[in-house]
Amino acid sequence: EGCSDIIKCGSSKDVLAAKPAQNVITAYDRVQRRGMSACLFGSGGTCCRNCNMGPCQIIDGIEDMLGICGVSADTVAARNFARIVAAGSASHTDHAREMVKGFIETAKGHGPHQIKDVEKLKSLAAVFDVATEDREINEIALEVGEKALAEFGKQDDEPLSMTKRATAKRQALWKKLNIFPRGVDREVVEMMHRTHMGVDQDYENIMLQASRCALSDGWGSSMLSTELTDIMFGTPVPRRSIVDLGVLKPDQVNIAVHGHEPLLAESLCIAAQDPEMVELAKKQGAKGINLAGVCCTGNEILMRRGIPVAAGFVQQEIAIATGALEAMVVDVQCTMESLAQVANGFHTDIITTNYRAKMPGGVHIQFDEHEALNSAKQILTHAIKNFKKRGECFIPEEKKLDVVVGFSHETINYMLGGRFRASYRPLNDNIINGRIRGIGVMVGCDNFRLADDTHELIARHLIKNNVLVLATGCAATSLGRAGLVNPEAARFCGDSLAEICETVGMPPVLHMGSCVDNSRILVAATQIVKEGGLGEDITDLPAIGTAPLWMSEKAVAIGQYFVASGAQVVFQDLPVSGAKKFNKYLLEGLMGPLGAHWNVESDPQKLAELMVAKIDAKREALGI
Ligand code: BF8
Repeated sequence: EGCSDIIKCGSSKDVLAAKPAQNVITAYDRVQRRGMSACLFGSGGTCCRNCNMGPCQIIDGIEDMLGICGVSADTVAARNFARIVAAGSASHTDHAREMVKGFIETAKGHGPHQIKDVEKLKSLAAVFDVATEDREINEIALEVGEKALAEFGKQDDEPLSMTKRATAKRQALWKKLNIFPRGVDREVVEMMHRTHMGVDQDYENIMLQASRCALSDGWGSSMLSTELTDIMFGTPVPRRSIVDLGVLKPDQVNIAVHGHEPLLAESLCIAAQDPEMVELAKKQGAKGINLAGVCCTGNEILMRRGIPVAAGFVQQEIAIATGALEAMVVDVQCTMESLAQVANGFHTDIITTNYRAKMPGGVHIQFDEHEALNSAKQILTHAIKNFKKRGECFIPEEKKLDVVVGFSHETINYMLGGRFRASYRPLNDNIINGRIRGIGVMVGCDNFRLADDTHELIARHLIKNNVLVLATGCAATSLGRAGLVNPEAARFCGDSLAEICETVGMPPVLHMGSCVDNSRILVAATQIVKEGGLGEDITDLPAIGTAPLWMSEKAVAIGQYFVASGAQVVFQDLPVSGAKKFNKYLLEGLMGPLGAHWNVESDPQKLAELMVAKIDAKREALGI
């Protein structure tokens, strides 16, 4: 239905045009039907619903259009923005808490998982002052896990443990501004309190807490989640796989794993190899069990196991519209309510697995972390039994172009540094000598309102200009579909970046994982600074981040922790345009306290050019 200017992905188009999808209504259709006329107060950030004297729709500069309490457009927009940051941080935090609890279970020897990366465990033990000498691995892991869990509810005013990894200059700045994050949960609570009616009315002060709250996500919960998940399931190393709707198999039980917490997905991966499960699938007439990822869960198992990704955020309904899924198993975040509506027209079941996230029309099978394998088998059994009910289906032809993924910061260190001197030195040298012009970080979602090749367009401009791209989340999935997460994509690069990619055998777009794995980028950027020659803080690096097609609140939390860590970011839009002074403060003023600020550029080509220009300005300031 008239979505051709937005859907560019060939596989998505093919599925939607095929017979099984004829009666499917997707979010793309809803965007078209609603038209593009968004509410001006909502999109400008000046609708206040924080008390019951209103709701107040504020118009900046008109005296009569202040809120009933006298609140200005700037305060309302700042409070709304800060609440977005709090919600995004809360999502990463609740996810991380589950991972830490799962890690503790593993350390106790319960369940199907083990401590896989002992070296990483020891380096984390050093951060938490946990002794490692002459101790059993699981004993160390248990103490690390318990100290990690304590970071969530910490009530004293001491900084979160991981913040000691930041550069000395950044730590001094956080101290001066009094924004060192303290307890992970506490920062979200304080943010919600300060944006309640009648509390903080100073947008600069509100942004200090928004920064602290976001930092508790980036340097707290997200980083804990990434680290403990790596220790438990293995730190990603480069591996080949595929990103495409075409990875579904006509003769196998297809199960999509969608959501965020990899405890569920890892357990499903283990259970799917169980002979008992494979036998059951065969009894139903299938040749086997095919797991395929969607959204960030997809990225987690892609990075660590090489399990193919079927779909990014905007393709979740389309995956069901193939008619080839026996089940889509979901946990938390980014799973749309429409999934069950689309599945209603097929034999597919949406299996919800987390008490926090149920769905009308879904089948709920609670995943029990204490009985992880049994839960996983129960879920698989339900899916397998659907195979016989499969009707007509259409699976697009699998793309021949694959992806090479698995670029943890350890891998980048090792790949560029070589076997005998794993370090960031060669990367720094290549940035200093200009063969790599800078680093473009591309993260976050895709969005049904905007063309699905936007990431590709921006990334192509960056790599053509010798900017190395680091990607996570659905942005990375989108770049995978575009064939850029692949060493052969060196041919699209400028000469010097192409030469490096060819020598090392790496893609010009390095897939670093899911959205919580943006914490890897904080660590990598800090390591680059500490390696020397590129300034004293992240703010000096020729690097810039973008989440062009952001849709979720988590993306704004990530943007804010990048800015508060000293990195510039650029989005295509932000809901603050209705408040002149606050808008200017985000887009310029934050430079004063934080040494970095937000940028907005709606045109993707101009956004890409802005990224290169910002990188060049940093190079100039460094005198390189
Ligand atoms: O955490 S990139 S659409 S799946 S929010 Fe969601 Fe955005 Fe995808 Fe993962 Ni991140």
